[in-house]
Amino acid sequence: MIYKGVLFAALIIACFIPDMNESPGVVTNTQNPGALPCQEKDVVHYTAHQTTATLAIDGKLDEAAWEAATRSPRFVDLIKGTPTYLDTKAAVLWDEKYLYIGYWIEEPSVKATLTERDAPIYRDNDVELFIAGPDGYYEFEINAHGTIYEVLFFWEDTFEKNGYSNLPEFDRTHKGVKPFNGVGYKTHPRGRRIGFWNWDYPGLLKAVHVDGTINNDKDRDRGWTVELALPWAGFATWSGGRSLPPHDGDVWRMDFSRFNTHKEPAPAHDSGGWAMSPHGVWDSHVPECFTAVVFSKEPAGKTTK
Ligand SMILES: [Ca+2]
Ligand SMILES: [Ca+2]
Ligand SMILES: [Ca+2]
Repeated sequence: MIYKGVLFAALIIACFIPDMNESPGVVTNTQNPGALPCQEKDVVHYTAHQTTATLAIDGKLDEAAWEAATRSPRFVDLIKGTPTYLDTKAAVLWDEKYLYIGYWIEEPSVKATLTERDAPIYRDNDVELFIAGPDGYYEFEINAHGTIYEVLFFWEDTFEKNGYSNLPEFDRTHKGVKPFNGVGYKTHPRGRRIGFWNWDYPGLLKAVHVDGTINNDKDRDRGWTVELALPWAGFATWSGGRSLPPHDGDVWRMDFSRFNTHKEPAPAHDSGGWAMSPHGVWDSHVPECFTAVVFSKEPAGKTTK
């Protein structure tokens, strides 16, 4: 598979060098290497309510359940936590079988170029989802064509020790399995990771709806929405023995972000990456900075924010 080899090489180069290092706002904590770039007190908390509704995963967030779901705060700049000039929000729902995630993305010019699965989607305008377990985390990206990119990462400090390396699914000699050490923040206290670029989330459902016209600048678009359903069963082999679905009150760390090919000019502090909970660095791969998602069995719409 020459194509896959070339694509993979491109992915690695892209992950380690260009896009994320272009930002002038990269913070490297040289005085205190290993210190986390965000503080626990600044992490956004979000409550995900249970739903009994049937959701059509068609990209349209027009079900009553989405109307009732708590919408997140507007995304802020990934590095500085400053306001962003376009509105981005997310919401999470869940039931016994699935974790559901919706994104509302204001975008006056909806654009997408990449159509091959696992292409470097972060080079288009995209939205991203990271879900952390105690020993690793899942990365998902999607553009307005609905093309996705997925990687599953494990921390090397527990990959062997906790037995993941014994599962055929996580054979580190497979093609598409490579070491990883972050993007703009390479001094994470847990150190290096191993990334499975070959991994696909089992049973993932995803769809996009464009409210406007894609790749046509002759009009002004309203934006796009993303609707995802992840079967809880897909976490079984890597989520560290947590309850699936979660118990009432369980907290999972999940990152919701958006990366743009456009930026608001100065004096705005726009790194081009926006998130629900800021990271302090040009790097999504810091689970300690992910939003704290609290799972509640209380139905959506029963509580006020
Ligand atoms: Ca829908
Ligand atoms: Ca993949
Ligand atoms: Ca358009």
